Amino acid sequence: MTQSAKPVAPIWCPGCGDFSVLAAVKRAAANVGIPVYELVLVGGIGCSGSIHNFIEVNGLHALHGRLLAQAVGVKLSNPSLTVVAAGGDGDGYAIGMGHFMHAFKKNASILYIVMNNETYGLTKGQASPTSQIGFEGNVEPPFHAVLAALSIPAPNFIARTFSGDPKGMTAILEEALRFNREGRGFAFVEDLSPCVTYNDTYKLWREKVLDVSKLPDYDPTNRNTMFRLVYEALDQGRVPIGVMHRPKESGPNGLEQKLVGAHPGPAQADIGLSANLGAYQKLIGSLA
Ligand SMILES: Cc1ncc(C[n+]2csc(CCOP(=O)(O)OP(=O)(O)O)c2C)c(N)n1
Ligand code: SF4
Ligand SMILES: [Mg+2]
Repeated sequence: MTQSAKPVAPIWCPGCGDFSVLAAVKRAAANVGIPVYELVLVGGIGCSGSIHNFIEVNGLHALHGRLLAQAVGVKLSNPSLTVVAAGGDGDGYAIGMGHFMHAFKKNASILYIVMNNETYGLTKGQASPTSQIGFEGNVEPPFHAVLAALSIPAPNFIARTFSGDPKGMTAILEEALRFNREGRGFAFVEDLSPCVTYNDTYKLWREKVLDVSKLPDYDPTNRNTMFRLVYEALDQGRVPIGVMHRPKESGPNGLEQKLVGAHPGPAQADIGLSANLGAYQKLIGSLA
């Protein structure tokens, strides 16, 4: 397969933070040298989830909150593909929360990008699980995805970026894609992506972002330290960004390695009768 879908022009509002993510994904994939026919983008439901329509790759528009299940399915069916799932905070942390938590445990070598704008942009600005108290009448404290991710002891790559820092985002996405292509497991990157129409947080985030790698105790291989640093930054009203977990484990460690191994996966397997006659006969014999 050497062909990919043709992109259309983005339908996002001018200034939407998702434009930075689109540009960074393209740049990172090109810098890592991923051929377009090897890259699959699985979009969620929301403004952010339409990203796969705007880039020349093969993609699919998943069910709301179910993009991770579909992205893991793509990876297991053909582990040679580089699979990126991308969606919003509503998609990932509300309807998709159950799948979100399990993705860290499963540890398939896919990249999950959440464009967090602290609102449901597509449906016109309601409160989401990451909304601040007071936003659109919200009375609940915001969910913090990185703290939740750090609580799961799996060898995942975990990072947070900001659409106002496209260079930093590109570097982190590159590292995440390399991590995936080495089969090391699940990479989660939450991008702070302001919704300029319903929740314009650009100014606030520019003032408050804090690159955790600049902190004295920074050690992304140590979950305890990172949890404390992120928690303290939040406590001080800062917005932490940067690599928050970089596992020590270096070899292939992903779910696809454990379930599919050296097999090419169902999508590329020879399912013809002649190649499989012996196995079919054995199976039928076992039922007699
Ligand atoms: C099953 C289902 N429930 C609800 C909706 C309505 N809906 C569409 S997008 C969305 C949330 C979008 O928010 P988010 O995932 O944060 O994406 P954003 O638009 O902010 O990028 C909702 C609730 C739907 N499409 N399907
Ligand atoms: S409504 Fe918000 S999230 Fe959606 S395209 Fe516009 S700025 Fe972006
Ligand atoms: Mg959103």
